[in-house]
Amino acid sequence: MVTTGEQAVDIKQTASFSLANYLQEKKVLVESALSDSLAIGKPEKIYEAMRYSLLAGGKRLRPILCLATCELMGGTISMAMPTACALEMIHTMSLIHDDLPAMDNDDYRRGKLTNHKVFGEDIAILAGDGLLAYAFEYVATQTRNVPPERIIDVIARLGRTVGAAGLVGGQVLDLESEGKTDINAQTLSFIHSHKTGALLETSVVSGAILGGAKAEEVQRLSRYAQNIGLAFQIIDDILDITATDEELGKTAGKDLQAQKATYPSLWGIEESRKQAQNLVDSAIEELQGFSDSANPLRAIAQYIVTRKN
Ligand code: GRG
Repeated sequence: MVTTGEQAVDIKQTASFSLANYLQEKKVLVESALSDSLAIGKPEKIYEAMRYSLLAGGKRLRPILCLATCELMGGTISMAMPTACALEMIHTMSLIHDDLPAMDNDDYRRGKLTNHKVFGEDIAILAGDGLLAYAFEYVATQTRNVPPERIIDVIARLGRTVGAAGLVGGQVLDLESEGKTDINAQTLSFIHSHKTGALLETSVVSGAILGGAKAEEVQRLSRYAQNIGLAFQIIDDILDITATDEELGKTAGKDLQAQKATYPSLWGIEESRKQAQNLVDSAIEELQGFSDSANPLRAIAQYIVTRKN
């Protein structure tokens, strides 16, 4: 077990590559870029609400995946950083809205009071809206040394990812499924590939596109991301049962309370863990043919099943 800042990372290390060091180094860069990305303007309250959640910590997995795939394709950190920040802005806004009383209704997120508990529901909704709009502005205006057609491709993919074909659609089906006892694995997979998987996939793919990936590389990385996305959600469902409020930084046991269908409720905890590991193995197989430069992606896939929060 290695402690990197707020997160405990239980991972296998190779002599040549330490995921704990890698995550820590990238996290420092992302935190600094996020802090610089959004200054306090007027009216101050909305900027404070946006910064409150954007800078509240978290694993920063989506920006780190974006940076990793850009570097894998021979690009630089600076080419991908505006998109990496935008991905975290979008992820953060989805958490703010997810925590609202009309949705999952939680008082804590990332170990802090949720946005609406501090600023009120009206401002929390607007802080989410502000972050979502700013994410697109930020990619369009801040990306340097990348051909414009790649930037347009990334912006289009971000749009598809947040809309009804992605997060919004997944969230709607999730809300509609609450309290129903006949949810099958296919429906669960639809919910999570949209609600959770889509943004992880776009994180992986957008970094690769910015770095100059060919179509075949984009396809392979998409399949890697779809597999880790589903594994990520299975582990999320397990942690909701097995982890404490302190470990999660939010209220544990919410799925059971809201009578949500989850992977452990369908398959049991042990089988769910096995399925998550199988998905991670498949994700890593998709990376065959990439050199050691793909080691961060291999290690991140393994980390997804061993993570504790
Ligand atoms: C996108 C327009 C728009 C609206 C939002 C509320 C909503 C629609 C969608 C819900 C999306 C959601 C909250 C999915 C859950 C994803 C998930 C597993 C979050 C936890 O991610 P971690 O563990 O969290 O990476 P940290 O805090 O580490 O970043």
